[in-house]
Amino acid sequence: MSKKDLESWVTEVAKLVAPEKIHWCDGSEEEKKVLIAEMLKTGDLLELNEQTHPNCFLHRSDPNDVARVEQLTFICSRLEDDAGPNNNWMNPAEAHAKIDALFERSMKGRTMYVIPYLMGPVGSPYARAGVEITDSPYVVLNMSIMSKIGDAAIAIINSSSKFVKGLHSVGELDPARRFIMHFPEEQTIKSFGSGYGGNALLGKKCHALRLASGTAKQEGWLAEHMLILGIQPPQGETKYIAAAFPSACGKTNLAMLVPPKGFEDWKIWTVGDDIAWLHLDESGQLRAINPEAGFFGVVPGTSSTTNPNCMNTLGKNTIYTNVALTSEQEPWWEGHDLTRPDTLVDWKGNSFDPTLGGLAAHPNARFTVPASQCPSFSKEGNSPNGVPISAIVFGGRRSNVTPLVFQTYDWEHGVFAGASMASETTAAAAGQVGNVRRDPMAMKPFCGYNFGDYWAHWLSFASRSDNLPPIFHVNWFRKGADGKFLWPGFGENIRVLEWILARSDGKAEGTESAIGYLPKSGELNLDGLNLPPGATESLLAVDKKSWKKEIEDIKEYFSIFGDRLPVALSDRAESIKNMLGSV
Ligand code: SAT
Ligand code: MN
Repeated sequence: MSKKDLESWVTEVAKLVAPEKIHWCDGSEEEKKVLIAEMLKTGDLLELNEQTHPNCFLHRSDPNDVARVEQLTFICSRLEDDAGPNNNWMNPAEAHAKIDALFERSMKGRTMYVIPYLMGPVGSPYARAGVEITDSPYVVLNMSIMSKIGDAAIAIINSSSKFVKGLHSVGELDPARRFIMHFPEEQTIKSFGSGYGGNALLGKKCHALRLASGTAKQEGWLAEHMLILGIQPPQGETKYIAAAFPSACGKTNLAMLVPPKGFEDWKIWTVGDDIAWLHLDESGQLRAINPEAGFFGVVPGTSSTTNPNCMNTLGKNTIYTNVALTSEQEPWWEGHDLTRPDTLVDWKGNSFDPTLGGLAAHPNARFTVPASQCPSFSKEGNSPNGVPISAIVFGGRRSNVTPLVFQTYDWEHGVFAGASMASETTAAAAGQVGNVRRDPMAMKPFCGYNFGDYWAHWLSFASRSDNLPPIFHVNWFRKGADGKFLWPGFGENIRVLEWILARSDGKAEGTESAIGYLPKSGELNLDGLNLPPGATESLLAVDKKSWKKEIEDIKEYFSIFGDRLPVALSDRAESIKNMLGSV
């Protein structure tokens, strides 16, 4: 693949989609200005209050197009078994035929934008290039924040043999004519009929996770749905943690954590909030880069209390999608610092009537903002070699069963804990919210190949390094008998990170349980938290009866992977069951 191949692919696509004109994006400020001016004219963007929100815009999606559509997302590998039971599969020839029929003349009267983009720091051996062709200027604008458009990408396309090809059209935004298709063997993505983030910004989930996960397996690295943060104790060295949580479970909040009262001398440095590419270096140290250049985060619930760093990141050079609008032309959302103004236009553009009981902002409303604007952005955030990882953390949203934190006994047990992760569903994906589903490594919607092979790949790292980081599991969302959260969460989560660091430094003893090491009494710093009596015990409780049921559920889930399931994982389920004993 070279620039010439790129040009012939663009010509071929143009023949299919018949655009009025073709624009090669260079990522310049001038280009952005022109695009924004056009979008303001068409109503694709609304300008926000220039005084309080300079260079900020509101975009309203079609109400039928506000989240990822997992049921319409396909992995089109040659063999169905390679996609695995964790993915929808379609035969590549059939998939191309189906989606090409939708693409036919779909850009008639529209501009076809060609976006060469780079995922990862410029100059990083781990960075990868892609090219997205789209008819959506909103996508161009978002991609210009989320990736590096232009020369840096072209240089890689010219010099290396690889780039990912992504073809996208919003079509008519008709849910009945919508598909997000991935062709791992061709390193190609085709997405039709949606303008929403994860479906349309192809560098993000489609490239950096679904295709990259498969490439990573072939090449011996990992592409993960993880935030990356640095944690610096008073006068101490910064250590880095990579943590996987499902969409809308607080990755951005954790990545931008502001140390609370009692931790004023600690610092948290943000490297990434959504995706990590992890490589072993020559010494066997796991290192992570964030392939993204911006944050595409959930807006509702973001406030100076929940995420002050995020509030300080937003408010300039920000695209808001599906938030409400005040009469001062300022964005507003549920959970905002300011109480709801009396006059408000809702995310659909209608005057908001609170008596009807609806929400003013969509629960999956998003912001797109450059990472460099974040006050806690790490000075290592663009480091070509990435940051060394001292601990891996898996986490889900569970009202019960799973304790606040535990450490797995070894790498293999850690892979088991990741593979058996479960979480209650959120508004980030279309469908019902609040159902418990298995979401291994928070990659259920994003692993581009058979989970059985993916876990085997994870397990294989144990034989490649004797210096792997310890693996932990956390759950901020456990509830008490009264249905209320037991843990305050947000900034206070640093207390759990402190224990994790102490464990990985060999400075905390922990106490053994059937499911892993728990903090020993007194090891978790709870000073000043004033948790109600019994709360700590409830947070850390491992109820044997519920865990036996949990292990049965895990075994049932694992069984759908048949002989692709690594034996180490089924054995581990069995040994934990035995340790739980008879209850
Ligand atoms: O998939 S998105 O990139 O739109 C956000 C998410 O669900 O994590
Ligand atoms: Mn995500």
